[in-house]
Amino acid sequence: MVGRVVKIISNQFEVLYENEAIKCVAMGKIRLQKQIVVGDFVEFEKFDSQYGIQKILPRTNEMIRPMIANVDQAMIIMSAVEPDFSCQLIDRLCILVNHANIKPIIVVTKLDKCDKDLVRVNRYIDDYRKSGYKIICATKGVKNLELIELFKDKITVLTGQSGAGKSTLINTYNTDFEIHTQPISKALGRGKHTTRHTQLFKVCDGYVADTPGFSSLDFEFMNVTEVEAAVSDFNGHRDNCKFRDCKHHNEPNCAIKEGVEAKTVSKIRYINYIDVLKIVMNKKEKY
Ligand SMILES: Nc1nc2c(ncn2[C@@H]2O[C@H](COP(=O)(O)OP(=O)(O)O)[C@@H](O)[C@H]2O)c(=O)[nH]1
Ligand SMILES: [Mg+2]
Ligand SMILES: [Zn+2]
Repeated sequence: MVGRVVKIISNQFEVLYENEAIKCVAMGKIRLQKQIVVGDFVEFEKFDSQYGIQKILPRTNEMIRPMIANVDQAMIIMSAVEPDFSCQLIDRLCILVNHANIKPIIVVTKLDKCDKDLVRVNRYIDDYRKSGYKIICATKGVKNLELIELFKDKITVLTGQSGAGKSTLINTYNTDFEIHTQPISKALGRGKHTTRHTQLFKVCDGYVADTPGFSSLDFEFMNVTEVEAAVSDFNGHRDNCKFRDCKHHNEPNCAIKEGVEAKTVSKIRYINYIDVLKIVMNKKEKY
């Protein structure tokens, strides 16, 4: 039998098989190999009175923080206000998500709270849409059909800064339970209610991991080539640069820089890319 691990409590694994959650243990030989993580597809069998996991199937991707495998998509949760909307953070998270071989979806929350900044935030949203990103607006307590459809049959990781509305989003779509949300003042400080362990919540026929997800620290593990490859805005343009390994920085005849001038490549995304490029290049000089 093949099922998917949706919960781990010490050495007991909950495996979803034909809509039923089956409690399993790891069989002897598998414990010596890879660690089983949430999201893993596993082969399991019944032995006497209990079920045992015998094999982990190959993973399509894996995240370290949180420990989770076979993630179908990552939702980058960004609030319009409190904390302020930040293209820089969205673009950094997109680079990390793309690099992990996971599809990014941007979800903008708290537009209802945003009055004087609404025009500015909407301009950014249009810019993402024009650049081919999936970007969805979500309001606390209001269900959005597009999001319901996206959650279906998938494992979704939520990422974004504290206070952006990750727990609120889950609570909006899952009425079975209440996940702890916190007042903004506490969320911004390092409160002790910060989500730490990996757990998947059933949300609209899919599973969602409510965890801090990616962080800028993850750039430690990326090189310049990988950063460039993770900017989806450059797809369809980078092959026209004069140099095959063009970093679109100081090189002449660069199709990306020409695209920014001609407004076929987003200038915002280009600037944010150069910032990350500099972080990664400086890191290299240190060693
Ligand atoms: N007005 C409004 N408030 C929201 C919205 N989404 C989240 N909030 C509030 O923002 C605060 C932080 O939300 P929370 O879900 O705990 O953020 P998390 O740290 O990302 O999990 C809470 O007080 C929520 O009630 C929204 O769409 N509109
Ligand atoms: Mg939360
Ligand atoms: Zn170039």
